[in-house]
Amino acid sequence: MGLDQQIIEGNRTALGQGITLLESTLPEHEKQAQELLKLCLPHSGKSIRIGITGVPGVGKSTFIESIGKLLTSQGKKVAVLAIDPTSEQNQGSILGDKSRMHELAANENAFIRPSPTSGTLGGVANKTKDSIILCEAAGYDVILIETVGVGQSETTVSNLADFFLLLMLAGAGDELQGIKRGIMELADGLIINKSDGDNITNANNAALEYKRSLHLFPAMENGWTAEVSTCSALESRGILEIYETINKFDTQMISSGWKNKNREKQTIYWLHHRVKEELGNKKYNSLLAEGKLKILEKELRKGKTIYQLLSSL
Ligand SMILES: Nc1nc2c(ncn2[C@@H]2O[C@H](COP(=O)(O)OP(=O)(O)OP(=O)(O)O)[C@@H](O)[C@H]2O)c(=O)[nH]1
Ligand SMILES: [Mg+2]
Repeated sequence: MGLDQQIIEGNRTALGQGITLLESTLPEHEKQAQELLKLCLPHSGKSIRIGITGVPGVGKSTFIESIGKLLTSQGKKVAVLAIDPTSEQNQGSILGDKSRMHELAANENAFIRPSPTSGTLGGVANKTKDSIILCEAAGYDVILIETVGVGQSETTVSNLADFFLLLMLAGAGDELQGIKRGIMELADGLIINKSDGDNITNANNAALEYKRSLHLFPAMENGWTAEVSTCSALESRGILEIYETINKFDTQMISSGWKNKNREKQTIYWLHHRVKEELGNKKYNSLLAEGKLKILEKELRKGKTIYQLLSSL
């Protein structure tokens, strides 16, 4: 049986091998990887993709463990992918993640994949985009994408996710958390984590403050207003409520047609990104000026893969 069939049947080992193939930089693997992707693509698309960001230590991995356990207990299959732009300097974080998600990792309905350790942020995220396709083909209902909040990464990850969740701490101050207005504007949900013990009042106050400041932002294009809440990832409180918010969002975006529209926009973003990365800015600009990219976008909508289009250039 081919790797694609094994993945589609939900074989976790095969899924891991498939992602390794996608991440490989060997030229002979690239072709196989693209073939695999093409075969998996028709079986993909049915999940909800949730991006989770926040400063180091805010509790992203603990949150994922908690929401992951909730989802698997409801019979859902959950895949966790990580994008760690700091992993080259900070190789400990991946190990930390694995031990922090040990219960989820042991669950047969969960699949956890650490971040590839080399490459540019855009390059890594581009591989994650393809890994999502493989996970969906393997039948995962929810894809959780963890990324450390270090500026650039949030915008990149928001181009992979349907719902973008920002985890924060009470009392850390916006400056300290590196939260720029732009990132708050990207978030569909804001959560004050570690709302437990002595910290509950602080967390509630911070939530109120964020709610107030969100009012000053312009409405989002999709008609959604970001929701603010508190949770304790450690004690698994407030997690179900967050999942209900995500579900509400998903239902709303499906019925308005935004979910598909947004995914199409994201695919186009990655097409432009890849062309730039592969051919350089100069060539990209001339293709843009010639109207060639508009033609490629049309082909993409008809179901061609980005790689097929790139090799046609
Ligand atoms: N009190 C309390 N501690 C928490 C909570 N969530 C996480 N922690 C603790 O905070 C520390 C960091 O948690 P992680 O889940 O590793 O945080 P992270 O955001 O994934 O960190 P990086 O992957 O390094 O960016 C750990 O010691 C957790 O036990 C919470 O809800 N309450
Ligand atoms: Mg983590």
